[in-house]
Amino acid sequence: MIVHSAEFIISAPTLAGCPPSEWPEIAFAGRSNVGKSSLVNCLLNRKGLVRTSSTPGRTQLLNYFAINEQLYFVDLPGYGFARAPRSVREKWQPMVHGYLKGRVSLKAVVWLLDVRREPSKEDLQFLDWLEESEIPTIPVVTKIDKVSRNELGRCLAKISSSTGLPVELLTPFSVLSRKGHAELWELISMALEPDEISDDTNDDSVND
Ligand SMILES: Nc1nc2c(ncn2[C@@H]2O[C@H](COP(=O)(O)OP(=O)(O)OP(=O)(O)O)[C@@H](O)[C@H]2O)c(=O)[nH]1
Ligand SMILES: [Mg+2]
Repeated sequence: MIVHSAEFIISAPTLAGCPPSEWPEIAFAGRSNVGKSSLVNCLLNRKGLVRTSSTPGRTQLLNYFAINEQLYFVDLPGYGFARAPRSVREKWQPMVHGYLKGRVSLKAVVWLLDVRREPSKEDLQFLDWLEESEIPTIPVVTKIDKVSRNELGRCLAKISSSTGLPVELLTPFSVLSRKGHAELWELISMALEPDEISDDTNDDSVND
């Protein structure tokens, strides 16, 4: 997709505060500091559109960005940040679960894992939850510039065995080298157009 326009729309504290679901949307989730906001900036080719930080817990609301006036990206607050104030941690679950469960225009969740970290208990709980909710999930392994090529293979194998996701479903990504940029856009486009694909299938069955 060619990004002609990308603009910040709103930071919503709850599902009720989200903009009208007039466009399809893709959400970005993962533990705090995994690189969600950086990845969104990278996909949109905008350096400072989404605020990033080396301090975990920077994103605390559902942050909406409009792309080409036809699609929303939603940068979700991260989980697993033990040092976040209790009030923030307590709000996280109802906010994110309420959003994922209730947002009808949500087409897929891009779920990020850090290449150098073994998936945590919280990562696995979140994945379980995505699977139970049957939300299409696009798993991305990020910060791959931090490991050598050999290590990358080992890290991907480890992540695959602890999550149960086949290695070929993991998209390696780096905001520094932009590796994975085209592949991830391709997966996002496919998630946005399942209706078209199933319509084609229906047409074929009619013709048969
Ligand atoms: N080397 C490297 N650093 C990265 C990459 N992606 C993100 N980072 C760094 O990781 C840190 C956290 O990035 P953010 O994008 O703010 O992470 P986040 O997941 O949005 O964090 P929260 O909003 O706190 O949940 C920043 O210092 C980024 O510069 C990457 O691909 N490679
Ligand atoms: Mg963030």
